[in-house]
Amino acid sequence: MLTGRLENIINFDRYPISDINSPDYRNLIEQHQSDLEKKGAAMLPNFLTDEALESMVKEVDGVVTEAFNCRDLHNPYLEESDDSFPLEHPRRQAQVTSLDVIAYDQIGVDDALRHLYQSETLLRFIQEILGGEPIYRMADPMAALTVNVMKEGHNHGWHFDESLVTTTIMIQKPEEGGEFQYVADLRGEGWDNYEALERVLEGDESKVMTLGVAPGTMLLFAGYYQLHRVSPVKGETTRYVSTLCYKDRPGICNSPEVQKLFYGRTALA
Ligand SMILES: O=C(O)CCC(=O)C(=O)O
Ligand SMILES: [Fe+2]
Repeated sequence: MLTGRLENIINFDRYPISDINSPDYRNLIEQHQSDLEKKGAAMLPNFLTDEALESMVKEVDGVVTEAFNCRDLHNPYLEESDDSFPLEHPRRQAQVTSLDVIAYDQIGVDDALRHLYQSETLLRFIQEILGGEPIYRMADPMAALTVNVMKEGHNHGWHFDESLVTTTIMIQKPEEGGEFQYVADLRGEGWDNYEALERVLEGDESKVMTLGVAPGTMLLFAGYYQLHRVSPVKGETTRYVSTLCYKDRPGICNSPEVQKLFYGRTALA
């Protein structure tokens, strides 16, 4: 049985994130900060120990039948349809997302995934990669830590995230499909390239890039400015990806409407 000790969960040999005064720590921060700025993504392969990864698969397997099936039609901006744009405008094109979601309150109190999320050491590490401004765990009892469960045929449609950067942990990969794909340069500060966006939504894959994310990888992705999706999953093996939510203010919760959409119920903090 895995204990909640962080050295059993995080691969400290490769990521010595508790030695904050060591040159290795500073190098890690600089490298991932630069990747995030230049490439819009910082990938940390083998971030988890093998035993933590094994444990997390079992933890998710144990509650997977209780996951809520979320089927959502959304536009790429995850905004209410804006009728000041014509109906055929890419801002108003509906994308389908269909997947199962495990909420924070369904994750066991002693689970490795929960210990990881509650770690101050991890929070400080992510905060420094993001530039050092304070970040806080989300206060939402369901959305703060989730696992997206994607079975054969499930997919996550093209979208820009609501947060500037999203932190995910890949726990289990499907046999085929379930690829994290993105397209850069469609949106920037104060501008959008709607023509190029329209081409992607119509199926043009010439600018689509795929991130090869292996189980055990932590990914920090600048999803507000980069259109991304998860391609349809194929095969018997379910895709498990956890999202760790951090916000720039304490006490943030989703609205009851958003809770209902993603988790099928509401819960107070
Ligand atoms: O499942 C993933 O890898 C990322 C999903 C995603 O883009 C999101 O939850 O916003
Ligand atoms: Fe996203």
